[in-house]
Amino acid sequence: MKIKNILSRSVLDSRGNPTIEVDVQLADDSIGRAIVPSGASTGKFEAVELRDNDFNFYFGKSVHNAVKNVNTLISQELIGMDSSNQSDIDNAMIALDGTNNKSFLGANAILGVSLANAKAFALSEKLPLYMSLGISDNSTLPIPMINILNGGCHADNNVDIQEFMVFPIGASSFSNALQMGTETFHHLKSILKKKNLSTTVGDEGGFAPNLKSNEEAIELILEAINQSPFNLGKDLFLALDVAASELFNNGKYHLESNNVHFNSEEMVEFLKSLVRQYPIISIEDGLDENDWKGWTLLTDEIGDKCQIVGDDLTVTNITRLKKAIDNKSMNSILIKLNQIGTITETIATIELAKSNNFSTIISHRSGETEDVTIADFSVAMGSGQIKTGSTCRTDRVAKYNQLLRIEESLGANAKFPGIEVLGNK
Ligand code: 2PG
Ligand code: MG
Repeated sequence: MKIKNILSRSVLDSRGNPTIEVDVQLADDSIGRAIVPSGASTGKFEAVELRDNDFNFYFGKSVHNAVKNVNTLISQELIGMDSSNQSDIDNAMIALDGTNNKSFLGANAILGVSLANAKAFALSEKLPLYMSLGISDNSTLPIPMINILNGGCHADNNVDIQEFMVFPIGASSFSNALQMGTETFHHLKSILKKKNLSTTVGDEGGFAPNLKSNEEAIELILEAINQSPFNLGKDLFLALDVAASELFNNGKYHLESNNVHFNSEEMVEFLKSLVRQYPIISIEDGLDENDWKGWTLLTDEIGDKCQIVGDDLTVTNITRLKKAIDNKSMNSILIKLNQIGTITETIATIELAKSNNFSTIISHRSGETEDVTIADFSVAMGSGQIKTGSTCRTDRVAKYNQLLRIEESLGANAKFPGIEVLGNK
């Protein structure tokens, strides 16, 4: 089925910043629509998100140039191509861009087209996206990492660690996992209220109170789990995204709420002590994106007990993943389509990770939209884990709701993993 037309426009994301939407129309008039998300704690090595930097428009954040690139250069190149061949389409855009970080056309422009094409093709084939994109097993629902307390650059509080997530590893199904996480979220709200702490939420829908330390955040979540009917350390565990690149300055990790400055070894010790004290089974970006030695040390010290997840370190980039494999830096990779810019390259990174026994976690960005592609993508890739925020705010909940629909449509064929899905297992 040939591509007949491509049309892009600027829309808003969940933080009120412009982002790019793309419609790909096929010869049979199937139209796939995709909106590209945007990060805040962005890794230095991510593909380039093209913004106009014209301060008369949205404080420099408008995306008119990316929209124009889709409507002119990319359209001219792709119209008439066969939509069934996703890798040909992605490779044509990579060649047209001609840079190694997609800075000419913009990774946002390229990804919008890549996703919209996949969705148009699925519609044309009358298949749900999770089936048409499926590479092998496409009936495994992911365990959600549910971010119920936000800190770092996703919130205006004093908590340093960016994401405190409940991880319902012991759930029997996706819907059961969602119930566990959501009820814990509501228990946490009542606890915060009782303690006169703020119940306003951060960018990913988790609460964002000011606290005395990062440990206090963990203690509050443990209290919430204890008030629920679910068992800590059996049904529910904890996962963290430290987003440590945001804390790293002049060779030190600055944890303001604990009032400490750590070197790399001390930061590893701090993370080890958290894992000793609390039921934390996954730590993402525990160290800075350039602290390769620290990553190897952390994995060596606790990589058997804990999933060690690279996000800013690896940025869904196959070259950086290869280095992380060689250096034994981690045992799991966070996957964000917009860090690399095409479906084809994302799948190549996932396949390399899997063939090295790394787990893969499909992830949202802190700036999201109503687009739910990552829900389908997580099932299509059989990755078994997803990170898509809290259980409030439509930009987050939309992905969970799509997973509920997929679970329903798979019926008795739906599979749900357990602890074996972790990268350290
Ligand atoms: C992260 C993400 C998503 P951002 O660090 O993992 O939670 O945040 O999109 O701001 O990079
Ligand atoms: Mg992260």
